[in-house]
Amino acid sequence: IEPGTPVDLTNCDREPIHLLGRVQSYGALVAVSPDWTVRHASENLGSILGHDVEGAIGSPITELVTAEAFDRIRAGMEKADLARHPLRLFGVVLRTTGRLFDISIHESGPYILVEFEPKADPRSGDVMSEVYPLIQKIDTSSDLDRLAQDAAEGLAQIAGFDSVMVYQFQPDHSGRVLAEKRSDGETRYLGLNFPASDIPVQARALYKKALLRLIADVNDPGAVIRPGIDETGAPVDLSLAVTRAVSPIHIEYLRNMGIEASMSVSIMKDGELWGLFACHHNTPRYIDYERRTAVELFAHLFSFELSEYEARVRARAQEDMSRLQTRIMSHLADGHTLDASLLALSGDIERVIPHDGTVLYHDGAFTATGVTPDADEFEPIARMLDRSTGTQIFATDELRRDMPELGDLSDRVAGILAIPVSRHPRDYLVLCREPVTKKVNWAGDPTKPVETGPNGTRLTPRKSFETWQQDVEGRSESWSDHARHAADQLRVVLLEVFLKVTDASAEERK
Ligand code: BLA
Repeated sequence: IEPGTPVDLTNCDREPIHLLGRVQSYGALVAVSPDWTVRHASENLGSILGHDVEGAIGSPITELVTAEAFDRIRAGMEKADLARHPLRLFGVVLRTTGRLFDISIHESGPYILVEFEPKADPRSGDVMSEVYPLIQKIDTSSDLDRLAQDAAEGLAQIAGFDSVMVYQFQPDHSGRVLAEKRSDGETRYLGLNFPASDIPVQARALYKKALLRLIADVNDPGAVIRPGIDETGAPVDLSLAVTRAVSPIHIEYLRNMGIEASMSVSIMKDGELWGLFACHHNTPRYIDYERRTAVELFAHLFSFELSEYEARVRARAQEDMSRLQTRIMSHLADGHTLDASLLALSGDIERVIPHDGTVLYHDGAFTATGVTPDADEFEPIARMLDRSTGTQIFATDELRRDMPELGDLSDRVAGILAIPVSRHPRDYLVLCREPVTKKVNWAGDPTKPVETGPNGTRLTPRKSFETWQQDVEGRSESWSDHARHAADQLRVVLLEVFLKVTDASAEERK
């Protein structure tokens, strides 16, 4: 960050965390050109590989590793898509000393990056076999919190960190700790929310591509990559480097939290970053690349469990709605009008999608039951729905955010879920919810995620993670995934019903 740049949170978003030119001390990195000449190397090459950096730069890689090791590397490379996924080799003898290394190889710009980590515990060999039994313990038939807790406990066993949390991103990129497994049996962050700026934009983007990072020791000075820039001044891109040293601002954050090692693993769902496993250790902690790969595999499988859980929620919503469809049909068969049937069945809908009031807006006619806007108040809402929903459902837990002009309606109705009910886009069934006052607990004041640091304008992450309570008013309970799926089913059901009813009345008119 240039001196004189105004200090605000976007500075955090701009720190080029993939270009910091440094690795952590647990591994060494070399960048070779396509002819296998070493162009850059980390300063700790000597201590890790026993080959001095000065001598390495400009030499072929075969001066660093044996011919057998080089063959194994090249053979592995043939099968891999190295620009996106590093090739992983575990327990390779690199030099005549016989010492074992785990190796990561990938392409970065004009280079092939090769990273070497001495194997700390050569007997950790069978770690992959630990993964399945722990994944199988996850119960996808209950709720998300239970699912997350099972996963945190499983991952804690594989990773051996003092604390493992499941952190879920929210639509505004803040995050919430859904589950926490600590070796001291306490809970410290469970249920707390963290502001979006704790994991800035570029970090979230990077974590979709590089799924795991280990910060083995917050006091590790790391090793500089030399020369680290090419003739044009371009630095080596370390995005996918597994030994990449991390942002000093984040190191400060970890120190402020009072921990000495951190590891996080991305949890992906439908191609998006759904959340992270966040692991803390009170003292430095290194686990080797092979074990980290098992951790990644666990997170990968957990994504499937999440999808399975969602599929169950969806299936349940579908069953609930097909029962409701039968009820609506038999009500209509008894000679009730559609409007009357829907309002009469609003209790049945309520059991599937909890709400406080129902509006049926059909051919410009307004019918309502329970807590709802009145007919005049509803007109602008109907216009807004005409503009924004099309044929999809529309859900908000804070109507006044979408429509500030509604004024004090939000004292009565704070959230709506609108279901378009005919092909004609201007008919809606609208479920309404009253406002609730919610207490949201944050880990520290979310409006002050940074302090100005000791060096003047440099930002420092907040020092206190003490629970900070926010009263959120003017919002309803949020519409759950189940409610949204059910509403979508109801939309399909009602489209059908409306079609039948209109057909029937057309028949009658003939
Ligand atoms: C990175 N911030 C991170 C990471 C986590 C968090 C998990 C990934 C690196 C890691 O695994 O440690 C945040 N850690 C958390 C949260 C919990 C946790 C929320 O355990 C909750 C339980 N951070 C700030 C501010 C800035 C900032 C104000 O608080 C910027 C000014 C920056 N955080 C920041 C940066 C990274 C980061 C730059 C990227 C680190 C890297 O990968 O190089």
